[in-house]
Amino acid sequence: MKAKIVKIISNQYTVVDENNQRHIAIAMGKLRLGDSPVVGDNVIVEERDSKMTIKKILPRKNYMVRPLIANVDQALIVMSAKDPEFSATLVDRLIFLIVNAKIKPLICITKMDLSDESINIYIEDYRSSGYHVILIDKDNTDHDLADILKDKITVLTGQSGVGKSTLLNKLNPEFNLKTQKISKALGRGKHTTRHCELHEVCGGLVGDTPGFSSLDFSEMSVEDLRESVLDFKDYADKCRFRNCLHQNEPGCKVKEAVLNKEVSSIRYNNYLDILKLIQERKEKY
Ligand SMILES: Nc1nc2c(ncn2[C@@H]2O[C@H](COP(=O)(O)OP(=O)(O)O)[C@@H](O)[C@H]2O)c(=O)[nH]1
Ligand SMILES: [Mg+2]
Ligand SMILES: [Zn+2]
Repeated sequence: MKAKIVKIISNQYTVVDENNQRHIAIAMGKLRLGDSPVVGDNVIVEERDSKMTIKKILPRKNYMVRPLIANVDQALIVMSAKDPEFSATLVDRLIFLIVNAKIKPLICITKMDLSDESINIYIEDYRSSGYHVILIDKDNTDHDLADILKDKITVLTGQSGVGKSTLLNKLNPEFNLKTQKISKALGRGKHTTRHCELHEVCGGLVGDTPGFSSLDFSEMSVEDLRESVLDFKDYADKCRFRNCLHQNEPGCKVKEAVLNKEVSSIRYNNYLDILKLIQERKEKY
């Protein structure tokens, strides 16, 4: 029988089967020693002597380490329009990390009720670049969001104070209650990076631990970075040099597209900053 792991506590795995039934399963010793099962894994379970056992982990489409979770479909970048101030630099860094992890980025701008007109420049910039932007204010939760979460595994990311808990709580009032209970039981701090549970929200599964909080580019190569900027996709193949980094190379179609305002100069400049960061790191070693 096929099932999905939604929660792990030591060697107790909570799995949900294809009929949406929950079971507690244990992993076979062989599995635990090798590639251990993580939350989000699709697995084959078998009932033996009235005990549910995980026999096999099905191939993963991706794998996140912090929090530990497999098969993430999308990451919701939560950023407030104000309080804390909106930062496109931060959003873009998150986009690059998320795409690099083979996860689809979505942008969710909260506290629209506190914002002035200036936020519209960014909303338009992301939308015209092909990113999905969801807007949230004090009273409203975009109905789009319920459809977006359905049947998917979603992780949230964003600084503290932007409204992640408020948002989840609006979508599923049980969510906060449950996550607070769990953090208390586990003593948050020690386990934050390792533990993650998937909760049902709007017919989908949402991780209770924010991801990508370290903004860590130390493992990323310049080639990885170049492939992580979705804005460049239509132009990068046409550059004169196949390994063009769109920096100062002649015949660069990405740079040309930025000058023609076909590619966002905001994203391009944020890309250049990270590119330099990676290049300088390389020179040091
Ligand atoms: N005005 C306004 N305040 C909000 C909105 N969303 C969240 N907040 C407030 O922002 C603060 C931080 O929210 P919280 O959900 O705890 O942020 P988290 O740290 O990302 O989980 C709380 O005081 C919320 O009431 C919103 O859309 N509009
Ligand atoms: Mg919170
Ligand atoms: Zn180029």
